[in-house]
Amino acid sequence: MATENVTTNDRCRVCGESALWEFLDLGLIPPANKFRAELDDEADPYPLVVVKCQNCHHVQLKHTVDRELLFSKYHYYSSNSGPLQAHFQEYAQELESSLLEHDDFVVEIGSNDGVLLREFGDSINVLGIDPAENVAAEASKYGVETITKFFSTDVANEVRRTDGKADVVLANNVVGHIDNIDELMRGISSLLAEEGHFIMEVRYLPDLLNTGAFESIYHEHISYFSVHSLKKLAEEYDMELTAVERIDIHGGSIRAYIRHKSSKNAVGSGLEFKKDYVADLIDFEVGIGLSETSPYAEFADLTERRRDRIQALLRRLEKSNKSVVGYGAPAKGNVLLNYCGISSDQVQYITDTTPMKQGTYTPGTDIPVCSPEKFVNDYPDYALLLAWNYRQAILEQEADYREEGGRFIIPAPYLDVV
Ligand code: DWN
Ligand code: ZN
Repeated sequence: MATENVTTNDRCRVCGESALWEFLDLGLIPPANKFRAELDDEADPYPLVVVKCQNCHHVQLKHTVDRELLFSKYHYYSSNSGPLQAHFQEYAQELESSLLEHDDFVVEIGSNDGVLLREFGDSINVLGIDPAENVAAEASKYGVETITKFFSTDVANEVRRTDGKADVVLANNVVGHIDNIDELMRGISSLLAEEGHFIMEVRYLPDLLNTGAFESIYHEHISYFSVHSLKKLAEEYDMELTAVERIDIHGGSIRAYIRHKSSKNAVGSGLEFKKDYVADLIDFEVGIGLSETSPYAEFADLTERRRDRIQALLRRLEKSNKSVVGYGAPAKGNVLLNYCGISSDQVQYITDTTPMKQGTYTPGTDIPVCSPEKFVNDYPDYALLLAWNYRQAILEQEADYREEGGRFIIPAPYLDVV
């Protein structure tokens, strides 16, 4: 293990408590998005241990890998997944019809290739913030101006000085990626207009636990939120969680609406019915024992069971000389492949729509990543659906493959062959 790019956190990132309960150790795993141009290139592994704070119950990684190493040159482009693009198109329309007004200023933290911001009409002023220059360059092709820095209070103040306060601050699948939560929240608090909304999408902890989706745990994902923990976090910064909704994206997420406690306006007609879900979901979380130990111990058991079943199936297929390829090379796929110890003997290659991933090798498992044409030109016996969060769309899109006798192995939420 390389030691220079990783630190151990002895205290809870939210409340500072030192009593942290380790409930899952996935071992040494390389950063999940470190696809390599050459097999000789480095993919150093780092510990992947998950802890729960015994005081505020915040679930988080024990270690922090240097963010420059994880995000500066980033292999993930949101627009390369059709269903995700559709999700953000719909989200932009929803925001325009329910919350946004003519000439509003919208800032997105972790704006990636502008997949969301590019969808707003000309009457909305948008600004992205994302540290990955290669990905931000893609956003600029769509006219989405992007500051290529990690979000911080300094960046927030810079934006405020130049463009004024933001009516809406968005953060999709990024709040959980930030080690210094205090810096994030102070920055948002300073940037957000008095009557503005901070809206985030984040993986929902109960969905992760219930599905045993251990592969959603990797070094980029530092915090795992519940409605309870988000509500407390908002309150610490004189903000309030006004509304929340569950969304069926990335294997189960929530969209949470936060604003300054001092806001005077009504939350807005678009949010009225989602207000009650805050209390409802907190009741649900109490009901499943989220502040106790059992859901986490069960998750750790389920993780091992899922690993054993996946390994057994792939060994069986290898023995019977079946061809198996991976479908989609998401970051979570690399955690699954590494934790299950899968090699290129079992999965010959992986197909992915992202040009930057094509021609590379997976970190830790050395499996070549190819373009989807290779799959279409020579259908394998089995396709291991690593991008299982897009199951429905991919099964529809690959109807021909299945008609010709090809079968998909769906590794999550439970192992299935269809
Ligand atoms: O938080 C994060 C989430 C939201 O996105 C990140 N830290 C990184 C990333 O995680 P991921 O890599 O697990 O995300 P996806 O969206 O599940 O990745 C899907 C991958 O599969 C992409 O590389 C595109 C590819 N794909 C494909 O090859 N064919 C996707 C679809 C839908 C397809 O048909
Ligand atoms: Zn804590």
